[in-house]
Amino acid sequence: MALLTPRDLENLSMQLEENDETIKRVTGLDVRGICEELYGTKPGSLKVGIIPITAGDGIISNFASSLLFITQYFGLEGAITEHSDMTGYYEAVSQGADIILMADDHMFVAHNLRKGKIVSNHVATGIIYAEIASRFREASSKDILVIGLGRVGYAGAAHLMKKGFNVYACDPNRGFLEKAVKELGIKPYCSEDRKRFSMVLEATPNANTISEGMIEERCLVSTPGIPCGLPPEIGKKYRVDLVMEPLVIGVASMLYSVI
Ligand code: 2YH
Repeated sequence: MALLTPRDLENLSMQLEENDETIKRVTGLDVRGICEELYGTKPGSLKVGIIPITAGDGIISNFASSLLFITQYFGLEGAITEHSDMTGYYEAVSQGADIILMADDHMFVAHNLRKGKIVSNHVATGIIYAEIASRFREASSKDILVIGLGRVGYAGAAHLMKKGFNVYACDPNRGFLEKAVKELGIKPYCSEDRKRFSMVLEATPNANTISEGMIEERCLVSTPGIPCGLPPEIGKKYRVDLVMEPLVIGVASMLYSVI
């Protein structure tokens, strides 16, 4: 997954509102409702410690404040530590944090210190975007296409298999595809099959991964990918419902999965 930029995180609340409207229309529930059903949890009076991490490319200016907004939006108490890295970790734990949120360039985790539960953003994001796609009320069948089998797509494909969907998937990396066939039992998607899907989970960091031959008219594309894999002209021509948002939906899934 690409490193987020401060620009991606602008207008998060508006992006959430727009996506929540689409999600509710196509699935019947908003993100909060889907997370509650998916994980069977509800936020209680838990404190979330958000620690800025300087490793790698360093602190993203509005990352911690975006996490604070998300934490509070979903009804948890949050605080950004004054210090970063290990000093920040010490500060968060000393001040009674129940859950820690922190990210470097490779890994973003939520760790519930009371329950010993930890989840990565990759897994939580794959699961929630797969769940959203799978709840499409107008789906024409139980066939679903997963594009990209990296850490996010693999987690999404595993979730969909568990839910009993017919999961087709593609990835230019043969090793990733073979692993998912062997371990999960997904079917490799081949464009020559001329199969079209009403539900698509797109989980790549690339643009233009969705082509006309893959989708049905009025399908649902659910994607955490930046940039978006759906070319705008195809989205318009096929009247695609698109769920795509850079941070809130994935972090909601992280929080609900550890509380
Ligand atoms: O954006 C990222 C990475 N792509 C990891 C996400 C995994 N899905 N990390 C954010 C880095 C934040 C920075 N260290 C900070 O401000 O604390």
